[in-house]
Amino acid sequence: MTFSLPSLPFAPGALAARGMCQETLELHHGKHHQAYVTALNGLVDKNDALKGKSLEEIIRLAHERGDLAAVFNNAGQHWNHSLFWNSLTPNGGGIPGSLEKKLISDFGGVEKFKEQFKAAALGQFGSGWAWLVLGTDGRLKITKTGNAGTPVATGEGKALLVLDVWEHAYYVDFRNRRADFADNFLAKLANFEFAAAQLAAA
Ligand code: MN3
Repeated sequence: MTFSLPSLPFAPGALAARGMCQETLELHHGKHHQAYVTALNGLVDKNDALKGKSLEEIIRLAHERGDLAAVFNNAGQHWNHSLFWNSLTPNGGGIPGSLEKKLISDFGGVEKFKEQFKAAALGQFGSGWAWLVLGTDGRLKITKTGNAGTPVATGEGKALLVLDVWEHAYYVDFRNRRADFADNFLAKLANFEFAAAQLAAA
């Protein structure tokens, strides 16, 4: 299987008024994400054990395999970024009633959810990701992963929404202020409609 860069679900300039400029998206999607896809295809092409496998199968197979670290990193980054683009929207921040009810029941309130999500985004030392996951026990939870780590690898649940906290995600718009980037995501960019749809389909 040859993997390809998914199109952004919005125009590259569509988030500029919401705190993520066109330059950020052109670099992040067109350069960073494309580089992971290109590297992954090169690695799969050289390894018969990976050919014909789905992206999720490759991630699980390469997880915690020192000899497949580059495969894991590029496959994980391809999967995580593909979810990240769907986690953003020009009309973000609004939480549909179905998801709001679940956030209240599992976190004790929407603000508590936001506090925990922001804490995960800030608490991830170095590069990584903050996640809203539907756990295998049916409850929502917040997790964080380093580098290319992904819930796909661990089977801990279904990822509903993700924030990229690698510096390349926010440096153009927010310089070193990751906290402001996380606040802005939750208030103006997070696609909670998408998360609610993922929850309904789970
Ligand atoms: Mn990134």
